[in-house]
Amino acid sequence: MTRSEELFARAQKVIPGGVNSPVRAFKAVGGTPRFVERAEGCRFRDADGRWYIDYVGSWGPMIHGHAFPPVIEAIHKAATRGTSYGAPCEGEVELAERVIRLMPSIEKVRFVSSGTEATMSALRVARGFTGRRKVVKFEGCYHGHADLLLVSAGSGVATLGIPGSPGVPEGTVGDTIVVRYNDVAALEAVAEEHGADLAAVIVEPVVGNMGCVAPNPGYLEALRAITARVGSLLIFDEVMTGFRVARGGAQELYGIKPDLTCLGKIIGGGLPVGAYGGRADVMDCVAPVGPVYQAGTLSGNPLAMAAGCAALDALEADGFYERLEALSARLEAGLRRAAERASGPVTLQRVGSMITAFFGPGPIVDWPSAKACDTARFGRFFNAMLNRGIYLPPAQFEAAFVSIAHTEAEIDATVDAAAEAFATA
Ligand code: HOZ
Repeated sequence: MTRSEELFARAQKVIPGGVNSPVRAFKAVGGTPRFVERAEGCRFRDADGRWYIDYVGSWGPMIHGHAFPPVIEAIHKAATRGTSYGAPCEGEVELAERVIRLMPSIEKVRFVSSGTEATMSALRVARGFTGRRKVVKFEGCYHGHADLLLVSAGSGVATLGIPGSPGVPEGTVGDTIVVRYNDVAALEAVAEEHGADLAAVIVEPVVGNMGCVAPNPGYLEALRAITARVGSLLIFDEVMTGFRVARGGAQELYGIKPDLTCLGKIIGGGLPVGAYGGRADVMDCVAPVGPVYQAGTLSGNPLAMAAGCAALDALEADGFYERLEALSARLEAGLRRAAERASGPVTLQRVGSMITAFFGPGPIVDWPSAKACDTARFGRFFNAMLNRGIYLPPAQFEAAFVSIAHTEAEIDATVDAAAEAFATA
């Protein structure tokens, strides 16, 4: 028995499924999850002493690689001054100023402790601001596990084939309208029927949670135009894409200004953090300025704020995104060559440093086309890569992340492993 197997057996006795977040359990790919003992740069070592090149990167936050010295130093320093105050501190102002500078659509921002809290709160604010009930989400997009958004969701919900979750009352999702992603006509139809009661449209501008799916040309522009026309708010869930697909997120990459933006992952340098922000008139609905209530004991805690500032500061380095793009393009090109050895169609999709190999014919533009992929082939590929020391997201409906800590040598080693692994799938 390996040490990971031992730990997994122990974990399953005390933690549901042995994990604190479902996709980690390897249910979709088979085998035993690797228990991580330490991580540095683009690699981690499991409990059995084996090193892996990591393309999960904590599901996105580790854009600088693991144990990035400036972030670790900032956390150390902050920790010596106390770990949580439940009272305002300078770090909150520092991080808010950085976020607003990097994402000009955000005029005011509120920090929370997770992406789930960010999306849930943004929608409450949207409903409070507009006085309307209905919200649109897109099939296959995942915005965390808040009740009102847990319908036709991507990520683990899609991976485990859960259509909607028991425990979410019908009434809670009764005002959530699900629309196909990348389908302008479908949203037009909803706007026609429910426009006057539509509080918000929330979208992952580049979807990471059905695998990496880019918006069709003009799609985000159409979302902007339709929401503006019916007077509802456009919310970009940039928990994954924020500070990743460009310094200013997907909104910078595609040149769209949402009313509200949800953030997480990179913004906390790997510590638990989320944020929502946007137009000042909308954000001023939040208590204590306005009546929409939202609060949190650990919100804006000094450790996460310090880690977030250090992580964002390092993104300002000259050539950061050019280097990340070059590494990611090298990986994509190598995987494309390697995929020629696969037994069936493989569709590689990438936006910046988010990438997915879909085991099916492309293009993958929405949930029906993603769902049609062959998850058994993905599972074989995943395990063949794992056996060769490459750690990918353990599910077809997730994006892999390249970090600035990956080097050409590691990318090339990944491509060599993939050439063998594709041949098994
Ligand atoms: N929902 C995450 C992937 N999109 C997984 C989170 C985790 O397991 O840490």
